[in-house]
Amino acid sequence: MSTIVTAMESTRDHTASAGYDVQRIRADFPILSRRVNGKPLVYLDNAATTQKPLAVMDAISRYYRQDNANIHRGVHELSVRATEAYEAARTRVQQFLGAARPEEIVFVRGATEGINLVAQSYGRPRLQQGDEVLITTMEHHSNIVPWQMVCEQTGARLRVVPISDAGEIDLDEYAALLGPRTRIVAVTHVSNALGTMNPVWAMIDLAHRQGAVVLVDGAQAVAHVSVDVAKLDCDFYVFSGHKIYGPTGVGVLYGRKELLDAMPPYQGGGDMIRSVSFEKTTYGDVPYKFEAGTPNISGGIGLAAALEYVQRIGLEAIAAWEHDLLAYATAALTAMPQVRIFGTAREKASVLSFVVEGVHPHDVGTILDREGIAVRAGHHCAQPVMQRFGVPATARASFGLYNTREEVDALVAAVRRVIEVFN
Ligand code: 7TS
Repeated sequence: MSTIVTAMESTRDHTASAGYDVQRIRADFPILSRRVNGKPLVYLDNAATTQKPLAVMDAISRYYRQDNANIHRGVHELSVRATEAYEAARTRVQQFLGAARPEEIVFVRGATEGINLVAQSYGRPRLQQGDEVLITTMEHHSNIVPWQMVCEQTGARLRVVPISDAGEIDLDEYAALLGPRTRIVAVTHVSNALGTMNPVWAMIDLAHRQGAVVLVDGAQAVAHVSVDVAKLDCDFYVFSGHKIYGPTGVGVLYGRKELLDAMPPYQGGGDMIRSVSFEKTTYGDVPYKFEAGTPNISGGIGLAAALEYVQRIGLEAIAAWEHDLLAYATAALTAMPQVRIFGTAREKASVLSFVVEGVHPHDVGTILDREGIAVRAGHHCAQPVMQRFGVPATARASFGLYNTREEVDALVAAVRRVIEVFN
């Protein structure tokens, strides 16, 4: 294994200390010590993207300083080292997701590209007039639009599972929508707009009984809950590196090997072929068949460093920490009569969406920004969720492994200020 990965071993071991040492964790993220608008940064926009620890920046920098070369093609030392590091990253992802084999891990640009790949490469050749694709009301646009496109191309019908006022899926309603025409179910593991954690294991089981395959959108899940694709028994699972403390521009599609084997390539080009002639081209094996062109090599290496970082702290410890922050923030905002929270599911992760009565969420976001507090305000690329709840937008605080109760206090104080300013 190359120095790129071994560099990670120098990372401080947070689990060695008793309890969760958030200050030590924060010290790994240089950006957290900067000031914004004269105030210490309070970064609560982790559902949009997370900040990066030194371990990730160092792994990428070390790769470019010491080992940069193209992969899978060179005989020279650097190419061999770069290839080893990239393939070691694939193995790290495999282990992180509990996948049976490294070939089941396809590197993509992000969750969005992973979903488009499955829609076009799995869905398009199979779907026919009268077939159904089932999604839910709480999907991010990237788990809606690719399915609408493939339905338009094939004549299949898109059906949508409703959600309750709490932002939950009713499993009976879901089961009633599943039928012999359902070919594909695509569901988010955790909602980016509401924070709902869906009972995906039960949904997968019910879908399989009808013979449908299931894609789980894990973009908002992997950084907050331990995922095991073998235990879930899902057919496809996607996530983005940048939402789990890794770099932008790299993500993962997990696919069951038999399914990937049977799917045609998504894009053509170098690195995905076995042989090319003008008469006949044959394709490489999975996962390379789906990785046309020079991939995001440094991105894969940075992602592996991020996963190792998260695993060192431990997802259970992270989940417990974030759960406390979410409960603490929810209690404080619930106590304010002028604040309405969207998404009150029993199982939630990391996301707190809210509206301050009579104040546009963009104004909330702007006032918070003046206090150095970063939240997202808008429709969160989940317009059907906004339509379901009858609002154009919400403000959204989303927590990461480095956030603190003091930061929640700052958020709550700033929301109080919003109420004062507008009254
Ligand atoms: N699925 C979910 C559930 C998401 O939250 C997002 C991004 C995506 C897919 C797409 O991920 P990408 O990395 O391919 O863009 N969600 C958000 C968000 O909530 N705010 O900014 C991006």
